[in-house]
Amino acid sequence: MKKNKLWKLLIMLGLILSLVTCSQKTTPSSEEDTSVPIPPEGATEGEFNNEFVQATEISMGIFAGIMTEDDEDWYKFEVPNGCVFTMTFTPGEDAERMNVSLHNPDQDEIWCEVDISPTVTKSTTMLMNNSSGGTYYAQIGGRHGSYTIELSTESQNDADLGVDAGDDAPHALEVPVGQSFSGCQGDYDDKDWYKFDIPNGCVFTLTFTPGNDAERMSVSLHNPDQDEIWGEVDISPTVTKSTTMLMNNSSGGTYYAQIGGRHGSYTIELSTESQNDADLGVDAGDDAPHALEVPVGQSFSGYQDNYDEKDWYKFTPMVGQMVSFTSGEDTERMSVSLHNSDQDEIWGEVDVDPTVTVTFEITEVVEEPYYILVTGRGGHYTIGIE
Ligand SMILES: [Ca+2]
Ligand SMILES: [Ca+2]
Ligand SMILES: [Ca+2]
Ligand SMILES: [Ca+2]
Repeated sequence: MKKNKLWKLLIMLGLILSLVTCSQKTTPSSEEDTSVPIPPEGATEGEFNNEFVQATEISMGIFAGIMTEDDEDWYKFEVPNGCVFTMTFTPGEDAERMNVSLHNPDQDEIWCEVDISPTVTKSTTMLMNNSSGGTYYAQIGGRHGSYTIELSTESQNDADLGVDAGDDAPHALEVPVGQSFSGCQGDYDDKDWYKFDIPNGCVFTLTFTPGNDAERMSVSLHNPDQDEIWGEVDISPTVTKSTTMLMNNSSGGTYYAQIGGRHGSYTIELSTESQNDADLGVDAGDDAPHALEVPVGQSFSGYQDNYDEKDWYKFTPMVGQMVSFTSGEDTERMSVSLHNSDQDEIWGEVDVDPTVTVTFEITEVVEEPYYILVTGRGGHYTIGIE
């Protein structure tokens, strides 16, 4: 019997011990429990955050609080760089006219709403650039009652790439040409830079349209040295601006677009197509060694502008051939010249007025091929070798 009692006692002791260790495991220690700020001795309120320096740290999500009479609640939270940050504030049903304000890391007030009625929601959305993130503050004031604060962030999604297009050229967001994409910009995000490769010898077009929600936006195109080569400012919502650039055979490379101005969403389209000089789907080369070979006995058209300042053609000359050049309506100060196989000029006309035709008859041929060079300020033209 004594042995039996001893065993029972030992089993009981074991059970009690295991219960004690289990309950110790499931009870959080006081160190882990930081959800409720501990007021100092003598404090009469539930929270101790009546001043900026005492702000209660909260994170993204929903936070519920209570204001007593003559109370003020400060919160602080981290906002990441380059995101879209939204803060929403709603006084509870039991509340009386509350105020909310948002403060930047320098403690400057950047948004506020006053005398908010119970259950009325007020919110603000801020676009962050790549350095404007940091510790932000919310201040709740006014009368008393319960309230909720909701903090959320989402990534910017410029060009559908889930990020903000960088705020300067070195941080430009790389995008492909041949498609359109959208982005948004405003608040701390005051610039969106994109970079893209434009092939040599093509016709490049950039089209920019601010969205319905936009306010006076600007767009500019920059060459590989980041110098501005085209720009438009104060563009109204839904108004489309575009530029077309003709590339020569060495002017291709990495170009940049910069979006600025006030704020809003926008759409950009970047497209390239081949030049089609003499219907051959290419640009007539910019020097004699890269001259485009054309057949004789017919006429053809060509086009030059911007970076494409020279179009060289070569053909097989014959005595009695008439070479004609007609500048198009859109041309400015076009010049044409005929060169022999040594590239010496044997005929030339400068500053041919729009729609004027000039001709030259070939009366002797020493050596093939001959070359035709077209230069000028740009435009379409027609050449005949008949
Ligand atoms: Ca952006
Ligand atoms: Ca940006
Ligand atoms: Ca051309
Ligand atoms: Ca050319």
